Amino acid sequence: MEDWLSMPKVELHAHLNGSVRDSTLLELASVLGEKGVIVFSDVEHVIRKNDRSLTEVFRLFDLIHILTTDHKVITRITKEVIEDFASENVVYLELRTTPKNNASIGMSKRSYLGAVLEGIKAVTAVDVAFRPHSSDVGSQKNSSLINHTCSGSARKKIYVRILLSIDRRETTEAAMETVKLALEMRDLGVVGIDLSGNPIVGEWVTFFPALKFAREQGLYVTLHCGEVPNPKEIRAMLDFQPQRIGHACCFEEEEWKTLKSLSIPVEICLTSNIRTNTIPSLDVHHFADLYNAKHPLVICTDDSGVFSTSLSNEYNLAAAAFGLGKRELFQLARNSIDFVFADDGVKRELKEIVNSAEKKLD
Ligand code: 6MZ
Repeated sequence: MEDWLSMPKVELHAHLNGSVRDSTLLELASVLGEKGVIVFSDVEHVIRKNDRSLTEVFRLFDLIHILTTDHKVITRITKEVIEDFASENVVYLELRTTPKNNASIGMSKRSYLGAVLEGIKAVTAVDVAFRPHSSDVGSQKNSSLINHTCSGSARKKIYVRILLSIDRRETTEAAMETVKLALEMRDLGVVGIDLSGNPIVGEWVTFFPALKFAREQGLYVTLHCGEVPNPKEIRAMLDFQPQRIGHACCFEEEEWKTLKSLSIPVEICLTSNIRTNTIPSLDVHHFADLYNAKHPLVICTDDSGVFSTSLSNEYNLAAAAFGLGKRELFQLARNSIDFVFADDGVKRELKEIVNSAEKKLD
């Protein structure tokens, strides 16, 4: 594991509320238990459980959302999640989250996102660069990451970008509200839109207008695609040609052909796919075929909290399951940089970090 921990990595598919530490969830559940909002003993085993079907995962998200329904808590979990990724040498993180309206506690999608942005600023354990077009490049929070590689004693630094998720339960209007919010917050590190949520809920036509608008406005788009068999939707999503897709578990021959001809990068989440049983075992996982075909792919966590994993653990799994060595995984990490939703300057810097860490292998 040490090799994968110390390797500089990029994380492109991480859901904020799925990446919360179990210890934080248990603490929040205990507080809500004392207030009588929930019965702690009813939820404790749900949080501690490891194996969950896809349906159970979405029930767990409903519980997590009860525990994290508060601006302060959103700020806290954002800070913790960034610090956790940085602690395992993730040098670029795209964190995605669904902005939520909750009138009963005075939460709007905008104020939810405000709480997330506060969480980014609250990070103290590492330096965070999050403004894509920052003018204060020389400031500590936004300075170059290069020091990270040149000096062993330098503070750790991480780039963070935000993707706003549209939940498949949402209406066209709600999806459009999310896209407009993303456009408003572009200067604060919001770079794109994700479509996620329970894959058996909702229809492509509902989200299409908002996703089309997002793309026309120059936001990046990534879609959860083919998490369950749904050929009609998979075809429509591939026709849309998003910048990346997540999962691609239930593709048929024709769909693989189209995906490969379009070279759309795939965010691969091994543990998530196995735990939710969308793929029966790693030896039949599509990672191997995509890797051998040199199709663009990125190893990601999905929900490190819910699936008790980490990005280093996902690299470790890939190495063991597909017989890959350190050089091959360094190459994968370096290739992933081409698919980040950031400008060429950031990509150059990230590549230098990976190259300089790889040189130390010699
Ligand atoms: C689809 C998923 C997901 O947005 O509240 N989410 N959507 N498939 C998955 N694979 C297991 N894992 C997470 O984070 C939690 C939300 O992310 C989406 C779901 O909509 C979930 O409610 P946020 O921060």
